[in-house]
Amino acid sequence: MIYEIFVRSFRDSNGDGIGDLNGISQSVDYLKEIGCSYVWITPIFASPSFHGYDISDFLSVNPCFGTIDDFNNMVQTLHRNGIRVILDIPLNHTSSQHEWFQKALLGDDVCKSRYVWANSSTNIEEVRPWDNVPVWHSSLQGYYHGTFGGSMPDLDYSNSFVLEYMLDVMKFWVKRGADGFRFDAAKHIFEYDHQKNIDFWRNVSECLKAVNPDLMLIGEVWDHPEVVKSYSQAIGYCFSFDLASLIKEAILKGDPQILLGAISRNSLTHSVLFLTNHDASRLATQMKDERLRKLAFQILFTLPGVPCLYYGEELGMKGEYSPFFTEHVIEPFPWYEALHGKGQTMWKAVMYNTGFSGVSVEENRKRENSLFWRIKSLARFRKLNGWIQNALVENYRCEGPLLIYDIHGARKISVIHNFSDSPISCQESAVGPWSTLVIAADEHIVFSD
Ligand code: ACG
Repeated sequence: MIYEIFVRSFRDSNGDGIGDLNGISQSVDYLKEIGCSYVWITPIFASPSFHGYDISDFLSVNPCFGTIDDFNNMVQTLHRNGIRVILDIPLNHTSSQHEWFQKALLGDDVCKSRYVWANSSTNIEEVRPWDNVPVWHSSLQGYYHGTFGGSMPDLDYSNSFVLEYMLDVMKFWVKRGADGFRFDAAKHIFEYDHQKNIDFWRNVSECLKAVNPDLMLIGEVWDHPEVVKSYSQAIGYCFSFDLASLIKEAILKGDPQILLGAISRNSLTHSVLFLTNHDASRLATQMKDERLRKLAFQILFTLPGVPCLYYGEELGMKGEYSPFFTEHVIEPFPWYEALHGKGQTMWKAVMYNTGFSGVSVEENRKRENSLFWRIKSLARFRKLNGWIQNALVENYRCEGPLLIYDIHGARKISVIHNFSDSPISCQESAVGPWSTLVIAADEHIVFSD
């Protein structure tokens, strides 16, 4: 299981209220307790912003998070405990504070050639198709392209220097122990040209795998499943946004039929399966009933592919996403019910996950039947059944509110999920409300309240 950590909010080691790399090292026992095999850490590189997706230096650690030695120490600590590290890297753009762009603004032609500039035929009124936000931004040197705003100018990968530089950047981090990358905004490298992007990522993947064939490479391609599938074959893995929305929709509507199509059209063995991330409203805000959230994770952990947990999902953290206030879904991780204690981050005022609201690690640990405990038992199940990741889903079907399928790989199991609030009998067994029954050759495993 992959655990997404928003570094700034996770654990603070030096008392400045900001999460840091030494804080992640000091959290290794918690990471082992929840059973993760990978941590995906959001960008750690030098950046002027709170979110870190606009990089001003790809070869240095954001001083808020620590030093390169702290990075080395974190990697070694996690590796010693069987946890590998996936770095989130936005190759599509740099920060406007990056040295290259600052020089470009002063007229340096070499640096200008590393970015995308308007020409006489450019429609500078162009907007993003999904929300009509303008993508061309004016400067003393003319209009430049920035899909994610003027503070994040897009790099021009038709300039071979740019790719060579970024490959060296990634090899730099791999040599220091990074076990993989999350490629941010992977479909925007060559805007609207999926085939060029796929060729680009196939080349990146081959170059990196030549350094370390075991790297875990994941593309963030927020698009329809048939588009995502073509990227995942070039990169290795992609997040399944399709399943993320349909698992929640099927459970909220109590209708497993909604999921049948998604199981067939997503190449699961090349998918990272998740429910939410730092770009979406928190799961406990989308699905208030903890019993439904348990079923969502029971599905996530009993399908092929790699399950991914967003930090705080296991605790029931809340937060409403807004493109203007993305901070509501990246609030400080609540270690303590009083939201105060060793390692507690407090870089921003807390609006949703306040003290004594039941979401802290302290409070969840005390609630034996909480989602927190369910996720730990599901993660243990997946660790004992690693073969599921590359297995096939067969005979998937619905019988009333039951979703039933076989997972066939090195071993074979049948899985039955109950999408209703009433117990239902199936194959001489009773499946409780919102529960999951796993039938293996030698045992029945039940995930139920
Ligand atoms: C990544 C990171 C995000 C980061 C950036 C920029 C990119 O996760 O945290 O923001 O470095 C688009 C991009 C994604 C991008 C998101 C935020 N995420 O493709 O790479 O925006 C549609 C579009 C998608 C679009 C999505 C946004 O197709 O391309 O994502 O809308 O909502 C169905 C459809 C699907 C559709 C969805 C939703 O699923 O199939 O196509 O997606 O419905 O409608 C960083 C910071 C932010 C800051 C930003 C500027 O983290 O805080 O605001 O930079």
